[in-house]
Amino acid sequence: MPSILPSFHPSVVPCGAGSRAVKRVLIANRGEIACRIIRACHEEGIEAVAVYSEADRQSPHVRAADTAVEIGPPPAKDSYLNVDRLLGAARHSGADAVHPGYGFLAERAHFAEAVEQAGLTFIGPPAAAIRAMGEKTEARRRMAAAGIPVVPGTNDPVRDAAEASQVAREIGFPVMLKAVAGGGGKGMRRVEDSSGIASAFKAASSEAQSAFGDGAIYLEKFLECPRHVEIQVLADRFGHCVHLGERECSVQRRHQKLIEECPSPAVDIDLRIAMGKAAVQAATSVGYLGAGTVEFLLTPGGRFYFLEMNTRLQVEHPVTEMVYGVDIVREQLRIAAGESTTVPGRPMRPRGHAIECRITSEDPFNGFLPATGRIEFLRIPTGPGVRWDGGIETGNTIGLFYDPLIGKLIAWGETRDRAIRRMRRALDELVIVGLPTSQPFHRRVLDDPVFLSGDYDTDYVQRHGEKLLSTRPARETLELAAIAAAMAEHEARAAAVPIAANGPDAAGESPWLRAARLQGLR
Ligand code: MV4
Repeated sequence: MPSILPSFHPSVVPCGAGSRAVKRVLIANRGEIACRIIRACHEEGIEAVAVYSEADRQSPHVRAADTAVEIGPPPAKDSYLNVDRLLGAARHSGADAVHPGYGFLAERAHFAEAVEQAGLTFIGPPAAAIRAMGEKTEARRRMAAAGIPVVPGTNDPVRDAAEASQVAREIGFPVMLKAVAGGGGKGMRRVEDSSGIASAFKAASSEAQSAFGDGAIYLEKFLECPRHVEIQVLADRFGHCVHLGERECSVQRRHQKLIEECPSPAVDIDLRIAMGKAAVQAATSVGYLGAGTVEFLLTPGGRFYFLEMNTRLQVEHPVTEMVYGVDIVREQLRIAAGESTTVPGRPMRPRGHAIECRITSEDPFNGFLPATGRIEFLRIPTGPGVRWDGGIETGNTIGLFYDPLIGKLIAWGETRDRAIRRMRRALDELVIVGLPTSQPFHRRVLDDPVFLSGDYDTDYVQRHGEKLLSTRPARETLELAAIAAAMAEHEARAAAVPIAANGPDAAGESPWLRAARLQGLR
């Protein structure tokens, strides 16, 4: 129980269950987020149980945990998405709580219910809150009723192309068709005028049907050049619901975020207060608990509109943690255990600026094509204001079964400019050998005048990406990578087979050049 409760609090009586045992947490996830959650558990004196697929036996999250349970073959549906296997692992390991991380089952209401029905604590919001926000028209109805600005449009699905056409004329073109069961861009179509609406409706509906098993479509007015700005919220069982300011997530490509910042260059103190209030209202109105994120579209004119709520921990949570000095995963664990959030009721002030680059195994010089292979060498940046949230190490292989995130590089500085300089320095320290990564793309964005100005929107990568990637990396970069590869190879062999790192092999090829060739660099 908290020792001090702010006096404005509606109630000091926890709603729902009081304190719950959270002594051993099963993490129903993998990679960097599993490692991140394990760290928070250990800082709280909580035991961590990892689960892993056959493809992840060598993964760092398995060794970082106190115990680990193999749950099945590599395909996610047979392992990380298999509720029975996960609950079996929880029972077998004596876990009392389950943290879903992000992705996989994190926003599936039926999983939250199954966890609770098994007598375990779900480290996340109630299933009802997940459900309310998962259905986009239901979320729009509830938000509108709670007085939160939603994009003009329909709060119910449209029956057919004819109704879509009529509604679109009322709203005014251009419009956006969206999947009721959607989120993240699937089943979404921009329509310019009435001539395009019938075919767009059919395409969106069938895409939604195959992606979500639900072809229902609704309409919104299309907002031009919006920024994607989201508010972090925390809600506990004592009626505290607080926000931790915004994150700017407009640097994204095909709905995959690449860079996030806190605070947003487009948000001043007044807008933060207004958006924060709306986000807290959104969370409160669905009986939210734990950490969540309310996404908004911010127009060039400074108006904001509710887009959707993510009812989970997000990939980009570290930028908020660094600027607000709050460990969001620790807050999740406290709230799940029936304790209060440590965040004061009065909104906190941001301190400095943080930027996150998602380092993925994708080749920016080849349309961000996902790459597979072995991490031959990994040098992780360190030093003042730098954080690496990773879940992969030298010797691990990256396949196509899971998402391509290698790790997140986060830099903090007193100002946006200091954070940018630090991120450049950190990106220059980062060495990944073995497969192409998004690293060079990030390094170029951090020199781009448009990004530096802060005046960018969700069209940024589409508009400026090609220009940034028009030249291949400099020869020196390739040589540095090749040298690192040779060092890694040398280290691996040193014990068994002494090799002359500066001498040619039997075929007359130097290890540097050979390493570069094996990487496809020459
Ligand atoms: C929009 C929009 C413009 N107008 N809705 C994309 C993902 C999905 N969650 C919502 N998205 C958008 N909805 C209206 N009425 C523009 C986008 C959008 C977008 C939103 C957030 C971040 C990046 C984006 C990239 C392209 C389009």
